[in-house]
Amino acid sequence: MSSIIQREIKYMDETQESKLRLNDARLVDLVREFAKIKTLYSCALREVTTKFEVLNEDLSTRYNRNPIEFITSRIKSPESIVNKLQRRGLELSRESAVENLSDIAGVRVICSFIEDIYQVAEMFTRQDDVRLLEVKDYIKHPKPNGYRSYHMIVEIPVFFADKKRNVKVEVQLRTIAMDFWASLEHQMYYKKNQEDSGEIASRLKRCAEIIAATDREMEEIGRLLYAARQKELEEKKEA
Ligand code: 0O2
Repeated sequence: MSSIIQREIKYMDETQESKLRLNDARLVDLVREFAKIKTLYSCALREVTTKFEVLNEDLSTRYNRNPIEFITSRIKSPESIVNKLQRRGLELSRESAVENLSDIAGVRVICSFIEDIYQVAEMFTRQDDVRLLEVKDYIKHPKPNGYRSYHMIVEIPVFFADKKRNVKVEVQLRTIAMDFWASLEHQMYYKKNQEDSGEIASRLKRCAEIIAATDREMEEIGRLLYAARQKELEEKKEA
C-alpha cells in the first residue's frame, strides 16, 4: 500500500502580502479575479498528485519499496500572483497570470533517495498527457546558496464539462534531507532580505553540503543492502 501522506499547504508567501496596497480598489478586484482561477489549478494539482501516487503504488507492488515518502501541494495566493506580476512588470490580469506564471500550482514530491527522484521524474514525464516545458536540475547544479531540488514545469490537460484546458504546474522533487534544509532555510532566510555579514549564508551553505554528503552516503548504504538482499534471495533459489 502506498504510504503517502498528502497535505494541502494553504497559501504561502504571506510575507509578500504586506507589500500590496489592498485598499486600492483595483487590486482588490484583481485579487477577487484571481480567486476564480483556483478551481482550474486545484484540479490540475489533483491530476498531478494522483499520477505520482499511482507511480508510488505501482513501484511499491513491484519492488516492495515506496520511492515517494510524501507529496504536498499548494496554490499561489491571489496576493502573491499580483505581487509576482508587478515584480516582473507584467500586465495585471487573470489572462496574463495564466499565460506568464508557471508556478500558480505547485506540487512537491519528497523521495527517499536521489536516484528515486530521477526515476520517478522520468516515469512521470514519459506519460503521454504530460508535456515537459522546463527542467532545472538544482541537484546536479546546486544554487550558490546550497539549495538542491529537481524542478520541472509541466503542462497537463484538465477535462471540464464543456472544455479541455491545458494547465501549467511546477513540480519540485527532493529527498527528505533536501526538504529538511529547504524548509528551514525558507522559514528563516529565503527572500527575507536579511542583513548578514555572510556568516549566516556560509553556515547555511555548509549545512547544505553536510546534508548532501549524508544523502549520498544513505544512498550508498541503501544500494549495498539491496545487493545483499538480492544475493540472499538468489542463494535461497539455488539451494
Ligand atoms: P515559494 O514560497 O516556495 O512558492 P521564481 O522564483 O519562481 O520567480 P525562479 O527563481 O526561476 O523563478 O524559479 P526556481 O529557481 O525554479 O525556484 C522557484 C521555487 O523553488 C521557489 O518558489 C522555492 O519554492 C524554491 N526555491 C528556489 N530557490 C530556493 C532557495 O534558495 N531556498 C529555498 N528554500 N527554496 C528555493 P518561490 O515562489 O520563490 O517560493
